[in-house]
Amino acid sequence: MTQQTAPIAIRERTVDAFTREFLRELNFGQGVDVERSSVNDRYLALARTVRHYLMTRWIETLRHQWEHQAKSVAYLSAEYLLGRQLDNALLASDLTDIARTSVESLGIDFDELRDAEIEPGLGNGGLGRLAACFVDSLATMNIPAVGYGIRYEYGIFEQTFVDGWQVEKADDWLRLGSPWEFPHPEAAVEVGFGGTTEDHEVDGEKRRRWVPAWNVLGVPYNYMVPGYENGRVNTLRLWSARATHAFDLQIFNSGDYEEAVRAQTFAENISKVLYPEDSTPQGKELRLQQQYFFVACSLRDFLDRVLLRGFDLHNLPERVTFQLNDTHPVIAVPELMRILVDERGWKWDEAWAVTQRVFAYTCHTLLPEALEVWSVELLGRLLPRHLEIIYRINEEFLEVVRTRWPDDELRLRRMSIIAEHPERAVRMAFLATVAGVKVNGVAELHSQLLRDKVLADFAELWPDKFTNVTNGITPRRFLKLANPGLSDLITEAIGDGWVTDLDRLEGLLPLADDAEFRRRFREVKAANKLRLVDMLAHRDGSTIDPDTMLDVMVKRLHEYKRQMLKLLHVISLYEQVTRGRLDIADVTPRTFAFGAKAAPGYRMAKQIIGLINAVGRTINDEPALEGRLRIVFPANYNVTLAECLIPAADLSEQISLAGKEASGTGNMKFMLNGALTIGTDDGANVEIRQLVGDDNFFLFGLDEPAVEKVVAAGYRPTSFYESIPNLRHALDLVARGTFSGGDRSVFEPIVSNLLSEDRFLVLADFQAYVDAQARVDVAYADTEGWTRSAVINVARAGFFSSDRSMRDYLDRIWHARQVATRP
Ligand code: 26W
Repeated sequence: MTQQTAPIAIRERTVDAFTREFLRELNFGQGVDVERSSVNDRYLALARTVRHYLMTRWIETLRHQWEHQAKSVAYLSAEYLLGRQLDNALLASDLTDIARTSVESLGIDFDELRDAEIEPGLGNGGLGRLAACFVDSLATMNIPAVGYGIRYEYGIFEQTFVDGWQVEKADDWLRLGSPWEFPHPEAAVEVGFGGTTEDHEVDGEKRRRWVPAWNVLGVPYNYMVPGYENGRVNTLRLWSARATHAFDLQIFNSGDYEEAVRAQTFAENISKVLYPEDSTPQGKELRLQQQYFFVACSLRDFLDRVLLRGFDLHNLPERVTFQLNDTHPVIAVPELMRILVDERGWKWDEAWAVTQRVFAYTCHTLLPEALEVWSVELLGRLLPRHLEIIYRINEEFLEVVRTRWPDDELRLRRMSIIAEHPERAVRMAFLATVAGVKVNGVAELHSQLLRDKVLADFAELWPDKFTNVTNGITPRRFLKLANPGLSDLITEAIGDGWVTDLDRLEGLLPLADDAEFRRRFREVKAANKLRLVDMLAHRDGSTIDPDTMLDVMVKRLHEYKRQMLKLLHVISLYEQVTRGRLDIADVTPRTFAFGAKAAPGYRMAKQIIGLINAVGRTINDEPALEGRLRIVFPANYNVTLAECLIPAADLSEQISLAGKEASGTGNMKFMLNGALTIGTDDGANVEIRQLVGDDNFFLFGLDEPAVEKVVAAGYRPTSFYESIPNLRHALDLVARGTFSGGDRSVFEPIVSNLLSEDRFLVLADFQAYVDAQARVDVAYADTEGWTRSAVINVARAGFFSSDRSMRDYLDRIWHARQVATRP
């Protein structure tokens, strides 16, 4: 075979060449001619055409990585919430204009094709979207990296509303074909489950081994992760589960066809569907299967295929860091130990020394109920050898604790990786902390609380293990793509360097005082609102008034995030106006936008969705409020909707109970797009406020120490209900069935929960929130002052680029280097 020294030539970057390629894809890829092609045919042909332009770079990147064998980052994440791919690929390859001109020259509506893409929603919320931003930044910053995850056949459910209640539909995102993935069935790897462990001998030495009861195949699907105009294309490798042929045949030969098919279904179930739970782990067997499945495939892939044959694994820490995105992939720790000790015959200590240096753990939560725990019974049944290994890790770890704190039984029990109550279970966060080189939180406050509370014992033992990396967002998707109007205005003012160096936005600061710039800034915001109005009219037939303040709260529905706090404010305004205690002329016209999915099994969250829609129906139909107050709650909030909503927003709601939101990343997206924040002292809000200053941020509510105090003193929500008339009136309205056709029972659970327990102190923060909203009204009335603040918000958003997050991970955790593929 002749050696191919370089991939076939890069395609010509002309409209004609692009058109030829596009037609070729239509004719030979889809088998249709232009006239008879459907929108989907055209979308697929366009996507494949763009993909071809990236292909050379991808091959080059892979070759380059292979030749250099530089230290890499392997990002292990059960979720990637990617959003649409076409626009991003066009942007990265700088083909947007060529593609548009080409397609339009054929009489085809370019935007219709872009809208035809179904986004891969392979994540729940913040954690999954963060992973997507990180792989984008890794590619753009020329960091050798690979993302590993699961190719769920069904992503996050599609949310619909029936009478205002959430009804879930399966997200069949692959139904029209996915032009962005490259399956490699020939590179499938086998993963075992169940069975037993036993001793055996190798060259006269005693060893332990695992004899799994059944195997599953992992088929890798590669996705391109193009860097921004830098010629690099990294890889995202998602695993899909298949039945192994051997397994199939064995049963098949025994004559049991049904059993054979059942086995196949069983295997394929593993990557069938994303768990829609967020912050409340389901102790489901299938979920553990998913976790082990993708982690085992990924380790196998990295060790056997990314590394050179014969690579000495003692040097693994110089070659890779496996970054654990929360605890979901932590089973990788005992898996690597099993490979080194059982398969390669290493001594335990030798293996542990390496293992301890290749994993790092990012924690994304503070809610105790969100910390994953696997029962020993289940783990032992599914992964018996891994359980033995975890026990041994724990034994040796507890020995360390004992040495440091002799005779501290309580501490031993607190720190043990194995919990004894309510059942014997493995605490995955502890395992990750013990094994990780570093443990990081995702915002300053969060990392501090990890050190001081959640993992305090561990921080005392290993203070240097703990660090912070504040989250970030990619400016490519969330400014350049989502907000072309603002992007162009910024570029005109300071050049286009900001796209890869977001700190340059600082250059906008002087322009906050420039009246002409402010006018144009407002023009952009107004145009973005019109774009949103159009989109919502098209999508849902809903109407909103572009001349009102757009006040937005979009995020997963969770009690700690406190959608109820915002809703109570709206109800209170409605109540005061309709009872004649407030003149509608004194109310700032606002459109209250909500977007939120509730976990299907989270009853209270679904109730709250029902109530938001019910209140929406009532106030949107109230003639007295026409043109003044309106609720809009588009169903199925996802990345695509975010890209249209966020650029149009005036006010960003970040109102979680202090100490509960690890970071938040939506808050950063709004800031970057020129919305002002009303928020608590929580997560990354703290850092946003420090950057923009108190004058440009609406802070309210208890801070974390104050929350602790209130709770310690025995919080009584009724005392707030009794002492704040507007709060009482608002809650009474709900309780009386005003929003449920007079039926008091419908929303009774919400009211009684707020009045009895109110775990997240909604009532305690109500008055402070209302007061802050009054400050918002005053500020908004001063159009020039508001715009000035908005510009300052954009100018200070540079810190929140996920490129900066990557630099922090490089410096503090990975110690890898950037390697340019192109000189
Ligand atoms: C196992 C069930 C489960 C699933 C997901 C438990 C916990 C999670 C995640 C940790 C939830 C999550 O997405 N956390 C969010 O992570 C973002 C990125 O760091 C942060 O910005 C959010 O504050 C945090 O809630």
